[in-house]
Amino acid sequence: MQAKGKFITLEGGEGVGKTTNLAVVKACLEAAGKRVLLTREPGGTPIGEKIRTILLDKGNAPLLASAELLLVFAARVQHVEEVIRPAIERGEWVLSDRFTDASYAYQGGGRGIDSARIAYLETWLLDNLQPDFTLLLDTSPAIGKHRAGLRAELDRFESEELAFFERVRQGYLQRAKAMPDRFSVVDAGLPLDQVKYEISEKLTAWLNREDA
Ligand code: Z5A
Repeated sequence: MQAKGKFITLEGGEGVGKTTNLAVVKACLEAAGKRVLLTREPGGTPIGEKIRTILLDKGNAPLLASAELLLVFAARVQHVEEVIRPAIERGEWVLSDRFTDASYAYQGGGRGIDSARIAYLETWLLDNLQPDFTLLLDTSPAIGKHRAGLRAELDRFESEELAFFERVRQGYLQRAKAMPDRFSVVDAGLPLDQVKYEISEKLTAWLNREDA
């Protein structure tokens, strides 16, 4: 019987370098002989990508926090059922740029929604699907904002104040502290070569620990 795959996520505030470092994680997994499916949230399916456009559109500034939360979960449930679970069943390793931890950090920490409400959606809609391993790229929001600010135009989230991203950062760090077996925190404020090195070291240590 085909062994099931695993589910790995990359998380962090804006501009921490998730997109840049996804390739490093993918290469590391492939070097360990894994078939990798790369995906992202919000998005990852045709419907999810349409929802992503609504979420990022600066013209949708009046979007309520509760509506934002329901939209990210609408995209997520579609993503889980259409892409993530089938791939894991086929024996593939799913590598996602963000997942539910982002909802706890952004809609919970950032927007102030009670985490019990997010946990309820997680249980109801995802049957508590959790990543097997999460790399949290962490740096000060000022650094992240500066890096993101180098881009042509800021989206609806990127236009938020620094204090919002401070709360997001604390939201992520609290989750990492509460689940030390699943999370590994990487200092994303270091020069890129060092960040890449730290990611490979931490991922390899986890692969060896898991004997995966
Ligand atoms: N969101 C949510 O609210 N709730 C949810 O449940 C989910 C998401 C799933 C879109 O996500 C938004 O959705 C997100 C939260 C919300 N908004 N924000 N903010 P996204 O992941 O697509 O958006 P993002 O966080 O803005 O990701 P990003 O813009 O792609 O940033 P990144 O991937 O972390 O950074 P990057 O593009 O790889 O790097 C940024 C720049 O920094 C780039 O020029 C790099 O070359 C440079 N860089 C990267 N690392 C370094 C180092 N170490 N040194 C120097 N320069 C570096």
